Amino acid sequence: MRNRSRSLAALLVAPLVLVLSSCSASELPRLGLPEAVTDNGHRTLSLWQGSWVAALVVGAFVWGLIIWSVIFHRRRGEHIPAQTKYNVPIEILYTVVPFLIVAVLFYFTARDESAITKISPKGTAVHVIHVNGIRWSWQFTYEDLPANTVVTGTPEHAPTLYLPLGERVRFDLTTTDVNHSFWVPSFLMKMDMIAGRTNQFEVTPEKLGTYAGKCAELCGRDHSLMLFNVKVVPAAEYMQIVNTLKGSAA
Ligand SMILES: [Cu+2]
Repeated sequence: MRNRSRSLAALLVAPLVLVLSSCSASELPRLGLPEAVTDNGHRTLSLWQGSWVAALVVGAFVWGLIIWSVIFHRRRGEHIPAQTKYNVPIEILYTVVPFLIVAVLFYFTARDESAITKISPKGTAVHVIHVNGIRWSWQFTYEDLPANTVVTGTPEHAPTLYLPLGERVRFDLTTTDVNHSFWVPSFLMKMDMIAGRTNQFEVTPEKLGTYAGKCAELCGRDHSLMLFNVKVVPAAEYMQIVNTLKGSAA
């Protein structure tokens, strides 16, 4: 009996660990997520795919047990099968295995979350953009420039946020009024803008293009109009473009 429960546990946990630690993101479908356009986005995508694979492995194991019971232990005549209780190895197994599954998922989530929210040490060359949420639009301050260029959008005119391809950008997130949330779906992450504090995260854009951004926190009447665009431009043109924004409204 002990051998059998040990091999059952191994059967369940081994593929989970193997799959989560060795899966290659590019070989799997994105399972509903948009294409990642930043370094951090790939990490989020791998975590998402790994969680799906883990869920499918566990699911297949459970479905297998159900089908096995239905087929091989179905009712045969009037004979009542042997009634057993207090099967300690099985009870330990179904207590320990879910704990292990949660522990594995927790480990990978915590590892990726701390990597994604990591801020470069002081003095490292990064562009800093201060993003401020206002009911109901966005204000981008490019702190690279001596006279910080400020672009303020309106609900009627969504502002554009310019980012340099392949260079590290830090966002300093604040809000003038209520809580908002800075969300660019193609980054595969979002971060809240909390009244009275500054939240930060960094990305390195890896793909040229224009991406949609929006507020992900129900912040009031015109929340749905709180939109912006992100334009990833070649690094050589970035400063030039940002310079031309000086003095423009949005
Ligand atoms: Cu908002």
